Amino acid sequence: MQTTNVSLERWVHEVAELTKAAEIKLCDGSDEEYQEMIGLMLDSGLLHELNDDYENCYLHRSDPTDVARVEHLTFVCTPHQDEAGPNNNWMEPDAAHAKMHALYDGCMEGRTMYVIPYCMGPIDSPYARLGIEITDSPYVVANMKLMTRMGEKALHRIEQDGRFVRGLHSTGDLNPERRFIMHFPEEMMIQSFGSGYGGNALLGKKCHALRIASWQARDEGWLAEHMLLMEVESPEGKKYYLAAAFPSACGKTNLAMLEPPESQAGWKIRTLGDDIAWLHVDDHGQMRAINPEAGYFGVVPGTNEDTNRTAFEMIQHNAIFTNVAVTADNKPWWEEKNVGEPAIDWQGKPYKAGNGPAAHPNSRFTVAATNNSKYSPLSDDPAGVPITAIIFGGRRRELAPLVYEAKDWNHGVLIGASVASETTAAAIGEVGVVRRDPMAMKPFCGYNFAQYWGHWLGFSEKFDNLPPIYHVNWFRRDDDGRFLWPGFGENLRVLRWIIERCEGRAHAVDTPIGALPLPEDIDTSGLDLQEGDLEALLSVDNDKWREEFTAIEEYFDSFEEHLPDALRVEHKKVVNALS
Ligand code: OXD
Ligand code: MN
Repeated sequence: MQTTNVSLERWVHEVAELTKAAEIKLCDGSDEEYQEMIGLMLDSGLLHELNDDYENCYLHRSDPTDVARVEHLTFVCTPHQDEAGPNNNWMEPDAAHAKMHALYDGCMEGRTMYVIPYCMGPIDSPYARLGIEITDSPYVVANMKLMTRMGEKALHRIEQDGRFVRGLHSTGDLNPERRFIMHFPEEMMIQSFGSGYGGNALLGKKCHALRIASWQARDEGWLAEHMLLMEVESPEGKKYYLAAAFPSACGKTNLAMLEPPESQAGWKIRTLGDDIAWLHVDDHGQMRAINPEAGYFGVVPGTNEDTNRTAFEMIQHNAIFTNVAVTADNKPWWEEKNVGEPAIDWQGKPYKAGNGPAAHPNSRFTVAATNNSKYSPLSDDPAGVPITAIIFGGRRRELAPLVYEAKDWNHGVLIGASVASETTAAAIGEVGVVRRDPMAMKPFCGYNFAQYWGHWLGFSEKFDNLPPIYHVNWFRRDDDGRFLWPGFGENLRVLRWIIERCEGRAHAVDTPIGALPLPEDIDTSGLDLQEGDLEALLSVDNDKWREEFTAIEEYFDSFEEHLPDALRVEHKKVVNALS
C-alpha cells in the first residue's frame, strides 16, 4: 500500500489491524485488475460464465436473503436525532461505532482487504468528490470499476485535495441479524457490514453520492439528488437537459435511454445518468448538473427490445448480472425478456413454473456507462450540463395526472416534497403500497427532510433563473387495472410538452395543483389510446386532491417545528385553491 496521504495510510493500517486482513491490495482500476477479480470469482464460484454470445458477461448469485437494499438496517448516526429526522433510522454515533467495531473485529482474517480509491464525477471537475472504499469483496471491486472512476487517477486527486469519504465494507457472514449500513455524515464516513448487495455494498452509490453527499450539499449550497440526467435534441438540433427524480425501479433508466418512436422522427436522446445527479448553480446563475457515477446498476426484469432497446443491447457484453435466471444454453434470462425460456432460476435451482419468478424481481445488471450506445460524451464534461427543467414523478395508479407544471420554484418544492409512490422490489419490504417518497429521496436523504426542504426552498431566495419544475406519472390505471398511458418511448410526447413550455410555446390551463396541458396540447398522432384515456390522464379531481392534501399535511406535521414555514404557506395556497 503506497500513498503520500498520511491519514489515508494510517486509516488503512488501522482497519487492517482491526479486521485482521491477511493482505492489503491497493486497487489501480486497470482492466487487468478487473479481469483478475473476475478470475478469482470464477475460481471461487462467486461468478458463473455465460454463453459466449454474451461476451465478457458473468452471473453472480447472491445469498437469497441479500437481494435488495435494507432500509430498516440503514442508519444515519448524528449526535442529535433531530439532525437525522423522522425520515431516517438513527443511532447515536458512539453506540454505532461500538457495534460496528465488534462486527469488524477479525472479520477479514485470512482474506485480502481491497482499498478502492474512487472519484464521483469527472475526475477534473470542481463538482466531483472523492472516496475510498475498503472491502473484502472482489465483487465490490469489479462493480466499483464499472460504476465509478476508480483507481490511480482518483488516488492522485485524493492526495492533492486531501478530503475524501471513508467507506468500510465487509460482506461478513451475511447473517441478516448482523447487517448494518451506517452513515456518519459529520465524520464523512460509511460503515457497511453483512451484505454484498449493490446499494448496501457499492458505497460510492447510495451511501456516498446520496446520503453523505446530500449532507455536504446542504453545507456547501448544492443538491445531491436521486435523478436521471438526459439530453433531448429536437429535430432542429436544439439541446435540452432534463433532470428527473423517480423512486427506485420506477423507470429512470428507461427514460434516460428513451428510444423515440417512429412518429417522433428527428428527436434524439442521449444519456448522462440514470440514477444520481449533483446540481449546482454556476457563477452566471445557471443550474448545472453532473452525474457522479460512471456506470449503471439497473433493474433487469422488464428490459426488452420494446421497453428499452438501448439497455437490452448494452447488457450483451461486458456486464455483470446479479440474480437473473439462465436458459438451457446458459444465456441470462429474466421476466419479459421476450426471448428464450428459463431453465435454472436465480437461486441456481431448476426452474419450475408456479414457483415464483425465474429471475429475482430486483435482479440487476452492472455495466460501464460507455456500454450505452446513447452515452453522452458530456458526461465527462467537468462543468456538467445546463438544466432546462426538473421533473418529479412517482408510480401512482390513481390521482396524479400524466403531467403538470409547478407555478414557481417554491410550489415545485412542495410538489417534490409531496411525491408518493408505490413501493417496488428495490428495497426489502412489501411491494405496491403507496408511501411518501419526497423527491424520491426517502431512502437516501442523509439528514432531516424538513431541513432538506428548507435547503431546496433557499434556492429561490438566492437565485432568479431556476429551472421550472414538473411532475409526471406514467402509471395511471383504469378501474380494471389497465395502464392508461403506453409509457416508454411514447413518454417523449410528454417531454416535448415540457420542453415547449420551457420555450414559452406550449399551452396549459391553470388548476389548483398546477398547470396542465389540454388533451389537444399533447401530440397523440399514431397513438393507440382508447376514447377518454387522455382526458382521464389529464383530469384533476378536486375532492380527491383535497384528501391527498390532508394526507400530505399529516405527513408534514410529523416533522413538527422543523417544517419550513414557506412549505406550509405553499401547502395552504393549494388547499385554498382546492376549496
Ligand atoms: C437503485 C435504487 O439501485 O434506487 O438505484 O435502489
Ligand atoms: Mn436508485
